[in-house]
Amino acid sequence: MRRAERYTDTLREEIGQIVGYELEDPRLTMVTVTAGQFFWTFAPDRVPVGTRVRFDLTSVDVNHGFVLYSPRGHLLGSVQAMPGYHNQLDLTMSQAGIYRIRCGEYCGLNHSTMDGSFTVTRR
Ligand SMILES: [Cu+2]
Repeated sequence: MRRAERYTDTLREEIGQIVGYELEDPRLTMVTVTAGQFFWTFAPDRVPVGTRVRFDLTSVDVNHGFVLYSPRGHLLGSVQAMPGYHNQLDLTMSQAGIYRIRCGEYCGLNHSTMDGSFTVTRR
């Protein structure tokens, strides 16, 4: 298979993991994400593979951009973390590994150092 085809298949698979925004779904595991200059905190900070997660985001200071990458480095989703608001992103974590988070909105002098990680464990 050509490299471009493999890449397209991978993207299709990962985009397929993104689920809808059902408001009340008991199968969703809430993960509270708090952003601040210049950190991310997660509660809990890990889930088992296959978990459907609702990331619930807020900020303690200024606007930040929550940008989530798969363990293979592909962009999975992005949502703002804003003081006084709760923005949400729903994803099925179908791959074990370390998911990387970068800040996607300039938020101060150390913005470029603002990265974090979220772990998906094997069952
Ligand atoms: Cu930032």
